Amino acid sequence: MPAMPAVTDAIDLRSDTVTRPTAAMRAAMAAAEVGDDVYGEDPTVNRLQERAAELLGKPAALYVPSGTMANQIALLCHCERGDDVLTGEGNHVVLYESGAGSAWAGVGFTVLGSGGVFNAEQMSAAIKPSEYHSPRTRLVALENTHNRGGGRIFPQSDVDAIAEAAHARGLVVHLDGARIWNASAATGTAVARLAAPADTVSACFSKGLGAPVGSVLAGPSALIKRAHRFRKMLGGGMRQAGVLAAAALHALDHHVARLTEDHAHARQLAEGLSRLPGLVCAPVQTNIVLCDLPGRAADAFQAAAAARGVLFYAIGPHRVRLVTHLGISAKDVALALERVTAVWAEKP
Ligand code: TLP
Repeated sequence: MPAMPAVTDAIDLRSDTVTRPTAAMRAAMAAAEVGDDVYGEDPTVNRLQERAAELLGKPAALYVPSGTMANQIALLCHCERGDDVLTGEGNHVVLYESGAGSAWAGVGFTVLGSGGVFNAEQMSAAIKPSEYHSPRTRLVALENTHNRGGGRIFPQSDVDAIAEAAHARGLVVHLDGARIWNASAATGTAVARLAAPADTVSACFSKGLGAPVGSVLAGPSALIKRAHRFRKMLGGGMRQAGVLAAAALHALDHHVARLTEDHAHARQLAEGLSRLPGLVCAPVQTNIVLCDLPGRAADAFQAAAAARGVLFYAIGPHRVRLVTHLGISAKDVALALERVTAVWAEKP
């Protein structure tokens, strides 16, 4: 996604990745006890990994620089070159990781369903016959919440049924839980329960939780040991990473319960945008708002709004995405709506 010109008092709804660490988070980072994490000697990273594993309900977890690296390490751990991965439409691992899945793990993808979700029947029907012509279907990759699906929550009954059917056919399941915290906040379901059917789960601290950097991959201990090697191979071995892990620990303590505020702000935003004639917003489940503007160019709308100090992205010819986060208050949403309403009223 391209960089945008700076507007001094811009309201930045491009992503929940744009948050800056709070003063309290910076203080926690400054005070972090550190060691060399490539040797496994950083006490703060070790504490974060133990806490994340427990929260996600898996035996072990590995701290990695990004959600992309967590997903890519999962592919490397689970798959062999030539394997096929079943995923939902628009999954991050297919669309937004710069082709890494085919470049590093050497896998292909079969895309199922629409809006990021699919069911066990669709999954079972997509498993390739096990003879020598076809790639081996190896992994099912789910995403919850689903980014391009508009922060959509993957129905838990489908996750459970997909994993059961996948395991029965000898497949493994990876859950991209970059925003699993949002799914948990919105449904009141514990993160560990959401992740339970998956063999591995990735989760980000640098999105709604507001840390500057970092994600984890959680799963069985032997797999996480191999993941440690892959992290080093990919250049993700960080040394005194405790200063970053401290931000994630701070986020787990202080920024999880407040996610429901982001969801309320997203609903407020969608309600206001839906009042603009000809603009249609999808139902909001978490912190992402998708709006369709049939007949109007999304990139021109994005540019005009940016010039007025409201930043968001066009994610299709007639679709825009707006994301709420801890840097956005109800007042910011009201001001953004005021500005966007003025832009909308202008002739395109
Ligand atoms: N998503 C970013 C962009 O890359 C599109 C965003 O602004 O939403 N899984 C999911 C579901 C994600 O949405 C993202 C980031 C990632 C993985 C990757 O995380 P990072 O950016 O830490 O590599």
